[in-house]
Amino acid sequence: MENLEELYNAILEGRMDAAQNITENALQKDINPQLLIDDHMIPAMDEAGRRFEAGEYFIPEMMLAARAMKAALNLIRPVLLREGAQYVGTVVIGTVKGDLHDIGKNLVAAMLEGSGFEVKDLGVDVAPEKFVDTVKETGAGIIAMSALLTTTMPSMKLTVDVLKQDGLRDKVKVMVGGAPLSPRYAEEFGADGYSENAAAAVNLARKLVTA
Ligand code: B12
Repeated sequence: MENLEELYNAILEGRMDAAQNITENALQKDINPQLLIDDHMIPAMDEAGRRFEAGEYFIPEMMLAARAMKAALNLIRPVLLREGAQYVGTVVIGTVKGDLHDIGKNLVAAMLEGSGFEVKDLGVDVAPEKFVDTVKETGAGIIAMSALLTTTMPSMKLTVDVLKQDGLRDKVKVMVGGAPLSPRYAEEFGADGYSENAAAAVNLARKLVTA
């Protein structure tokens, strides 16, 4: 059995090669990828955030941790896809304008893809108009927005406003997530749903396509 505690340490300490090796070995041994993500990888990023807040970590350490996390996640993504289901709908996803955090957004995108959604991932720093233009191009039924900074959260409401201006609000569902958000905030600005993690995001998206 792989020492999975080492995966946590490798990500927290920003050791990308070690994080990749442990993940590869674990996947070869058929260890559930969701367990790797939920029990080892996300807790490592949470601890990196705690250390940053406490002044023990600075931007370079956070960037290294993020790089190791992304490298491990890239190995897990194809496994999630292989376990995928039938087409359920199309989602346009992105991190909102001004915000460069994409680990959580990538996780949600991978889990949605693995559950049968077609995902159009616009990346980071996505302007409200870009979300809406992509909905027009793809006919997607859901916009999924991620924000990790309190200063970028208002961009979500702006996207809802653009949908309204373009007469699309009743044709497109809006779901949101990211550490600083809450169900209450999401409701206040007119989103159709919020979820606090990637697994819950899949359930929410399924509910929204049938609503
Ligand atoms: C890694 C990291 C970075 C990396 C990002 C690398 C990358 N490619 O993403 C780097 C170093 C670049 C970075 C930069 C900055 N960061 Co930063 N960062 C973090 C850190 C440590 C972890 C975030 C993360 O990846 N978590 C792991 C993922 C899996 O969790 P998650 O994103 O929350 O996603 C889950 C859920 O929220 C949900 N979810 C997420 N998105 C969505 C979307 C939908 C639709 C749904 C349904 C669900 C959902 O599902 C996900 C999976 O379960 C956090 C601290 C923390 N604990 O959150 C700080 C943090 C977010 N950063 C912070 C800050 C201040 C910054 C900087 C401003 C620092 C600076 N002075 O320059 C810059 C901003 C850059 C910018 N313009 O965006 C603050 C934000 C404070 C605030 N209240 O706004 C935090 C909270 C750290 C802190 N405690 O102070 N950061």
